[in-house]
Amino acid sequence: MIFSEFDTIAAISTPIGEGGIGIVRISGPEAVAISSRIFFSSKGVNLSTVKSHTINYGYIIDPESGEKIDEVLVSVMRAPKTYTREDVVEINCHGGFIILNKILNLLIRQGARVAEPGEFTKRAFLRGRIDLSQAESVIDLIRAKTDDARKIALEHLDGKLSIKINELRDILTRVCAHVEAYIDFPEEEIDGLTEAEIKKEIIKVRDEIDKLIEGYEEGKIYREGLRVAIVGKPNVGKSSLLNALLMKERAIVTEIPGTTRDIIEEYINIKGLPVKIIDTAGIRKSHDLVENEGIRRTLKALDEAELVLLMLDMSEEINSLDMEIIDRAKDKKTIVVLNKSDIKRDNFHIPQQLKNKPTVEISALKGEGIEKLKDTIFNLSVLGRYRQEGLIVTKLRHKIALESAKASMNNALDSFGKNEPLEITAMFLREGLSFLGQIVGVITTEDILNLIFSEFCIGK
Ligand SMILES: Nc1nc2c(ncn2[C@@H]2O[C@H](COP(=O)(O)OP(=O)(O)OP(=O)(O)O)[C@@H](O)[C@H]2O)c(=O)[nH]1
Ligand SMILES: [Mg+2]
Repeated sequence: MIFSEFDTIAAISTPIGEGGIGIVRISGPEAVAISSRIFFSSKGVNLSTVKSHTINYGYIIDPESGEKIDEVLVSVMRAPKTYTREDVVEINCHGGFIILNKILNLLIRQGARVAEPGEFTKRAFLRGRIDLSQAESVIDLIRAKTDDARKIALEHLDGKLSIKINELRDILTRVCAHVEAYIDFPEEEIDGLTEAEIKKEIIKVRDEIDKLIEGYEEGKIYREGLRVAIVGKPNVGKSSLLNALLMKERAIVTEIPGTTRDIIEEYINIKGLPVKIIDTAGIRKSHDLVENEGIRRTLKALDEAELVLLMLDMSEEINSLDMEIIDRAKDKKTIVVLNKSDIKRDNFHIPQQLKNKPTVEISALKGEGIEKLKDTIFNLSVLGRYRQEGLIVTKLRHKIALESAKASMNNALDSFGKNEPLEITAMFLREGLSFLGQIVGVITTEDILNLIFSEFCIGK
């Protein structure tokens, strides 16, 4: 079946599970007509004739069997002042899986089609209510794991990034027009930008682009969370640290080495930064099948971590197991966590290899040094600069487009400086414009759109 962007679509917009209410959303030219065929009110209200932006009380009834499905409130919102700029109907029913599904099925039988993931937001984009970078931020907003992540997503949804990108596009368009005027009328006196001014403008755009690129790493952390793995030999206190950070007894702690077998992952919030803490199995040589699988997973977690908390036990001497782990983690961004400060040996020494790494002494058991450790994690991961300026790039797609645009600016400057034909400079400027255009979605292909919106949940 070929889907059309003009079909009337329907989906369950609330999460699966039990809830006080559940919502089925319908959007498209037939949204009101289709809903009106399954909605009945004792007062004889007909959805097709109600005013826009009203909420209507009644029942959903299967028109074929006459069976009553649920008691509902139905919002009718007619185009264009709606999420999708099409007619939208939202059926608020009781939040049970069976009810929601039955209502969705009735709508399908009446002519709606099941929405694809993100299709409501895709329509908002296709109908011009929001641009592409705004549409993408909807998913970030939904998935935000801390308040700061939410704020960044909302800023993007409000169009802060789009405004910046469009500003840069405006400057470039102007510069381009001037360069092209020189090409078209080489003999004439044009009251345009001087050579020096053209150069200055291109440099300005390039430097602004550069700032956005620099902010990406920070933005990515806010969006996706920072992956932090606690590693160390058995019994150093890794699970105790996880529990101390979470302030709850999440992982089993015992004095038996090899307690943790599986990877345990939990989110914590460090000054607004979403941090995924990963507790791992202690690394050692073992003959136990389960433990060995745990160790294999630990090594994988170590590999994938963006930051490693390398834990040593200050109540014991450093041994070859520690040294092996230190070696495995040598290329990773690391904080050395010296645990069991409460029972520290007098002659405890940090191995030479770790001397210039950031180091924090803690007692996971007593909860000492935990705040200092959190500060160290934060400071090592976030510059804080971009967050303060309030404009940070969170999407890889955006970063790639920005990098391409930056390269075009450099090429333009290069050709301009070398007095190559102005056509070449103009070509690079146009190229840069189109890369910036990709971010806000002036220039997109169907492939990019499908990729972006397939990330969404159904019903959004
Ligand atoms: N005195 C003292 N004991 C601690 C401290 N942290 C952990 N322990 C004890 O050390 C033992 C091991 O702690 P765990 O947190 O299970 O260690 P682990 O690194 O997760 O061990 P595995 O899962 O076996 O790899 C337990 O008996 C803890 O109570 C500490 O700061 N001080
Ligand atoms: Mg453990």
